[in-house]
Amino acid sequence: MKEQQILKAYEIAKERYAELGVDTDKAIDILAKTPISLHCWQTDDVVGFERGQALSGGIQTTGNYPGRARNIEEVRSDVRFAKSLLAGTQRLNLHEIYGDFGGKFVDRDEVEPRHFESWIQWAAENDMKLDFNSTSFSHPKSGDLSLSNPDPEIRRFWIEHTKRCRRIADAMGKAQGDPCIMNIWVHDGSKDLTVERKRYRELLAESLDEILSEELPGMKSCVEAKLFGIGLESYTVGSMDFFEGYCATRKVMYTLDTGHYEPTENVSDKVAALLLFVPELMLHVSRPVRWDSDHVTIMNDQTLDLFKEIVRAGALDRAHIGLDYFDASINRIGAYIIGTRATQKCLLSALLEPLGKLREYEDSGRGFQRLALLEEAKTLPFGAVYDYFNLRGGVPVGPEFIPEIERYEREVTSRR
Ligand code: RNT
Ligand code: ZN
Repeated sequence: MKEQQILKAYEIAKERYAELGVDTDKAIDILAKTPISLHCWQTDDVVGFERGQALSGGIQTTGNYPGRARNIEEVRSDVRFAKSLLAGTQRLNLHEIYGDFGGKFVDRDEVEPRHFESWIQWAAENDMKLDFNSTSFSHPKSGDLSLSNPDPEIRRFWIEHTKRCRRIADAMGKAQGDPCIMNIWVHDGSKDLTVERKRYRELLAESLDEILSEELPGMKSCVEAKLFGIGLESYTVGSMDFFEGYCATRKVMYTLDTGHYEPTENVSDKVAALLLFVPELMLHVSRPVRWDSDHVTIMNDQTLDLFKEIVRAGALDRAHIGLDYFDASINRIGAYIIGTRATQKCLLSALLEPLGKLREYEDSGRGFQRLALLEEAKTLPFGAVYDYFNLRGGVPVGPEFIPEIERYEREVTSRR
């Protein structure tokens, strides 16, 4: 697309939105400043560098598209390339199994901040701040229960791991001068019926209380609820009810993964309820297809509604945006870009909502007018604003990123 066309289209869009009291320049500025945390695990199907094994522990990638990143250099190269195609601000979300272990085997209860020193440096050089995750899956001690395991030895092992991860996150946060958000997701559950639902939940709460008791000002912890994992269909220790109660009573950040609820449940409606009782939200923006399939995020009603609810609640400063999907069936960098752009589009669309006018209608009981404007807002020239955002950011506009990814595939990923 020609620059002149994009600018012209933007000027027209700007006027259309202004008529409804929406400031497009302001929306673009907010979008540009709002970080989206890129999940490093999209580059390599959640394998990491610990033992190079496929995934276990309730989650699964499907597909075997060639070009998976096989080592730290390849992960870094892919993330750097992905970032070069994206306008706005990105962070990088690492998992413990992506440490720089220098070819040595470092078990989960031995990991230290020094294993992430090169990441801290790399992130600073590449203008990205880091987020972090403990890793309790894909390990011989993972089994069905980790932090909720009645065996004190196994439970200890995972408590130690998670404590160490919090210290790593603290080191990252201090180095980058901005809190590192560390997510705790454990797959703990049961394939078949259990008569110990309460006991495991008691143990999980106890373990988490111990883990979170250490004051670490450089980081913030969040805990992720889930409906069920593969092979753990009958019971999930860290269910939504469990973590809602936990986060509300302990004042801990709640991780809302859009794939972790009943397929017909309205995930966006949870935002306004949770925000009354938990301090902050970490979003794992994903796309479930029939189950927690972790398909690439797209601009669909669910994702649009999620961001609308955050903006309507005035909670952009209390919601941290991260992506969480792993598609191994298509070009993985392409999947990165599609999902990040879709997330940006949904956020932008929420920022462009004529909220002032809609609220006026609602307050004065003008239901027809409210519905009419919600409908009309759907066909406002949103695309012109997003194109301008990308032009201003110096990245490909519209489908122009497709040939860029094809080139990188030809020159880099297809040679792996
Ligand atoms: C699993 C959770 C979790 C993981 C990552 C890899 O269902 O969504 O966030 O996807 O930790
Ligand atoms: Zn998640």
